[in-house]
Amino acid sequence: MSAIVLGQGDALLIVDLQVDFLPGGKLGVPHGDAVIDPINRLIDLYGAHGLPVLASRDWHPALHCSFADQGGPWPPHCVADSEGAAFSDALRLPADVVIVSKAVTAEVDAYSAFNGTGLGDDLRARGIRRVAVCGLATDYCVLNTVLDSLKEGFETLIVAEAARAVDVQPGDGDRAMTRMLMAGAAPVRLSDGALVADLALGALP
Ligand code: VGL
Ligand code: ZN
Repeated sequence: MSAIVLGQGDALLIVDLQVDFLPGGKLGVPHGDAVIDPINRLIDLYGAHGLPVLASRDWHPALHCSFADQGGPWPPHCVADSEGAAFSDALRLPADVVIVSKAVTAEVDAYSAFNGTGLGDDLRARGIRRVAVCGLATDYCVLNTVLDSLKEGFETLIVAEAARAVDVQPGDGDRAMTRMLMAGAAPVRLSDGALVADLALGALP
């Protein structure tokens, strides 16, 4: 186990911590609320270093193609400006959080926070080289965000304890984690308020 030294070039990216993805929401992720505590600690950690915190949000029009009534796989969720699309108010987002809205047009779905948002250019413009990803859901938006982050050339940390899966099929979350690690993401966890590389999780099966 080795501590990660955070500094200039690091950023925290919180994926879709929205009311509809929490238990009781329109597309509630089982135990999704368990990520709030660790994410708040990550916010504190990055904030203490003066490092940027970004938060993506699913921000769909009312007749979005991913909704079942439009032939898509999901119940309607995260309709722009609805209560369900709001960030959880248990999340201590900093005043200067950078909000990234995705899947904002009816015809296109986007699981990745990089898809159609300009996030890669935004991060590069800020001098970011390493991104820590957490949030919901491990097997959809977190997975695709991490894979795109790696493709865009960012060193990418995945904080497993601060992510949860939908698990439409049992094991989807575990398989998503394996895919992220195989693609080059580094598993990390919080230990005494610091980020440490989680070598046990990183070992190949
Ligand atoms: C997500 C399903 C549909 C996610 C978004 O944030 O993981 N999942 N839309
Ligand atoms: Zn969605």
